[in-house]
Amino acid sequence: MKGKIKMNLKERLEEIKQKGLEEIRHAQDVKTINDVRVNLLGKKGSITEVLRGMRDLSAEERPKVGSFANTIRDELTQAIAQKNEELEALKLAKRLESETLDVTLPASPVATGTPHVLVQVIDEIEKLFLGMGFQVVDGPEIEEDHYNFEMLNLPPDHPARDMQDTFYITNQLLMRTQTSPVQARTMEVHDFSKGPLKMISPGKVYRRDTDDATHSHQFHQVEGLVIDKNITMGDLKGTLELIAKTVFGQNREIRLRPSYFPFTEPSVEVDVSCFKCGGTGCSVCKGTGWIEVLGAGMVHPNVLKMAGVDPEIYGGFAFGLGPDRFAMLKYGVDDIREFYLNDVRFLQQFSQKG
Ligand code: FA5
Repeated sequence: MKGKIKMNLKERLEEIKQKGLEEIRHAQDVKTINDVRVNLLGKKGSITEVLRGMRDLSAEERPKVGSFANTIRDELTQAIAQKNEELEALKLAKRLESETLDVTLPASPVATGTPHVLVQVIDEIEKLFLGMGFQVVDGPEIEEDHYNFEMLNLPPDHPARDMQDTFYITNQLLMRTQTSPVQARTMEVHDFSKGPLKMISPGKVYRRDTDDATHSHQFHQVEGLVIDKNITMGDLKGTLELIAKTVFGQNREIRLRPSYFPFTEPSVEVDVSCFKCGGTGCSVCKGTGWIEVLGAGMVHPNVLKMAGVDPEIYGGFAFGLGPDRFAMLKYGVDDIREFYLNDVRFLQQFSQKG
């Protein structure tokens, strides 16, 4: 009886082995091979089940059958491991093939930004003045009435306040209408014993202007100020011509026109010939043939006095130019509002990339 059991177990083991090897051979993927392993060698697997039957064997037979079972288990384990390795290698090869990178393909272009055209114009002006030893000064956009008007010779109720329609925040606080308050702030703190004051101040300004082709309610200005002994109107004229020639080129026509600002005396305005009509008159220049780009003049003695500077010793010139108008003229943009629409197609035209 016991010999029969031994015979059956050995046969059964042999049968499991053959069937197992067959299944291993046919396995197509890692998951199948893992199922085969569990079915053969797992806790509830067929080999384990057979080994449980060894209880009924004689003490003499048990080690022999046990050793035979172990050999079969080792063989199957090894066959599974080998197949598993092959399938993993195959899987990797397939993945590598599907994920192959062609490094010779042209790369997709990366969209990079470029400084806004108004920033470019302001940078160009800054560079020009830094080269002449000017300092670049910043000032607050929310400004006190005191600096925006009073320190510039515009006391409350002065009629010239109407020249710049103002966004007031409180009675004393406003959105600055011009960069000129930075003049007053800088003059107040400058130590003239250390040398002349030469500054520019670029920034945003705000006015309750009705938007049209050449006016925006928010625009930019670059203020300029030089205070020293013996500064003349000739120095102002030379500086203005230098700015115009640098930004617009040698051939653009400019004209100086007498004007009025409460903080300069005498005062001038500078016009550049219209880029659109070349001077014959059109809708952009409102039929005049010229576009006004800046105001300037010799600093009024009252302004010097209020900032604590002695007008008997010192004097100088100031100007306030409009980079928005400069950019229009330089690039032939016929509507100032284009600068504020943030249309990438428009802005890309001024890309600085080669
Ligand atoms: C002033 O603002 C004076 N502070 C300029 C100045 C400074 C004169 C120092 C004397 C001494 P005005 O309001 O003209 O001046 O403006 C100066 C420039 O800003 C104009 O020539 C124009 O180029 C620009 N500008 C004025 N209003 C607008 C607007 N609504 N939109 C776009 N640009 C404007």
